[in-house]
Amino acid sequence: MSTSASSNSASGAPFRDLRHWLAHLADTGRLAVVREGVPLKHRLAAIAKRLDGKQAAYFPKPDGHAVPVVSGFMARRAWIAEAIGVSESQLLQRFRDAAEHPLPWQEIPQDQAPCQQVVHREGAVRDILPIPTHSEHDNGPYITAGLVIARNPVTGAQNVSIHRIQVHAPTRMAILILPRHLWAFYKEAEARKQPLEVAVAIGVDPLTMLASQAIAPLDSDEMEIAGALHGAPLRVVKCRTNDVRVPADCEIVIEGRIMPGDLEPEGPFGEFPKYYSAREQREVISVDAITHRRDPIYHTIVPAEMEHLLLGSIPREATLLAHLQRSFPNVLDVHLAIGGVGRYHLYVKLRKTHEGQPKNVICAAFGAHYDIKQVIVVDDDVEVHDPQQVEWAVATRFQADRDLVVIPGAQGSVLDPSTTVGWNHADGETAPAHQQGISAKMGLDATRPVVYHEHVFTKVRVPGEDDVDLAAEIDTAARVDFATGGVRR
Ligand SMILES: Cc1cc2nc3c(=O)[nH]c(=O)nc-3n(C[C@H](O)[C@H](O)[C@H](O)COP(=O)(O)O)c2cc1C
Ligand SMILES: [Mn+2]
Repeated sequence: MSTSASSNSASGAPFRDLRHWLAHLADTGRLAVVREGVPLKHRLAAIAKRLDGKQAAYFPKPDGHAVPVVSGFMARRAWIAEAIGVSESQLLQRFRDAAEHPLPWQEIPQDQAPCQQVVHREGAVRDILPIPTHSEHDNGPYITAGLVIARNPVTGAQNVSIHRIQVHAPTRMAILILPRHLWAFYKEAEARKQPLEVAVAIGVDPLTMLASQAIAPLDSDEMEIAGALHGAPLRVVKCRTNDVRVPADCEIVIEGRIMPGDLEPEGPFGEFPKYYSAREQREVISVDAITHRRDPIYHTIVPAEMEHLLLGSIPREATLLAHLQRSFPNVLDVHLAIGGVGRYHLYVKLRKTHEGQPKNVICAAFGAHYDIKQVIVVDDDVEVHDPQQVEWAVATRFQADRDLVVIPGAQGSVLDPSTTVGWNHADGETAPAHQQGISAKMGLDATRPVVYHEHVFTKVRVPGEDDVDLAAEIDTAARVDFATGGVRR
């Protein structure tokens, strides 16, 4: 494994594949190598969870399996900024630039693609890959860090999204497809009674992982956003058994088809809101081949841990900021709070120019993604990435009788158990899909009046507090003599 991190891009993004990033984490004390042979059922996830946000975890020979597992390699905001080659404060702007200026990928021949060094045309998925079982009530092993890549049956454009995939049978895997782009492609294929060709890429570099989570228009290819983030076209290769193009430098690819009308029970599974989603009939991927590098590394995401939450929240923040700024150029920053599982609670920093404006911003945010359940708008003297400052703004600038917006009966997240998904029938049946996830939206205008008198809404500060250089001001050699209160050295 090389540890060289020479830049391959204008953006400064130095890590072209997962191995380069893992080697960098190892060199900087951020990769814990766990003892050999850790059980894939629960134990592996338990250890990774304890290391969450501190170190990535690398598991050689899990359960004796030849393929190692890695988890938690993008579990801090600062690490993600570092992988992109920017500071944390530039993170959203950089992602947004990439989403707005995608870079077409570059196809390479199959015999040059690292992810196709080994090709399995038969064999059971779980024999070839070490697939962990994560949470207590999960219905068995799940692939949690697979980029599902598919082609629009009408236009041929590709889409990338992450989906939980239950691996029960040797070559059949059930997949949860919420109603977005993959869903639209599948419905097109199903209407034509055709299977939808897919590939599941595992062991992907951090930038391509992030790009998969952009809120981009239908038919905008997230692998082109990945290329823009890298500052160089993403190298892709055609699958061995279908026409899908996959990242050539990833570790592992499962090729298959989602068969029309083929459903099987999937779940329960512990999800990002830290609850289980119910067992229901889901679509099935029929596996045709597995390809991988000569010595592949398998990536698993422990659900609801920082890697999972940040992967969803950072790309969404970047695209939500762009969305809001189209109508409100005075929106300065946004944050999807970790306490709101990185999806449900949005904080917006606004340089307010007119009374009432925060309520318009709140309505625009609800329209941007159905997951958003609560929006808090604050002024430009509040740091939206600091939940304590946001709470301070609510405590001191918000009055529920005039500053609260409630929208009942809107579309929300089916993974939020407090929505209508919780209305289970006595016989254990869940509500029909079109009635699931109905949710109220709540907006809080926690801004001060545009005009106020004296210093009633001026945040207290001490002149010079931000530029005190403590190293220059503190005398580390000095000791206080408490008998006299004097100082000696
Ligand atoms: C770790 C992880 C697991 C996810 N699991 C699912 C899933 O099981 N089903 C789903 O529909 N979306 C899931 N998502 C969310 C989608 O991948 C995400 O919303 C994506 O941007 C959708 O892409 P699209 O806009 O191209 O449809 C997951 C995201 C992450 C980060
Ligand atoms: Mn998409």
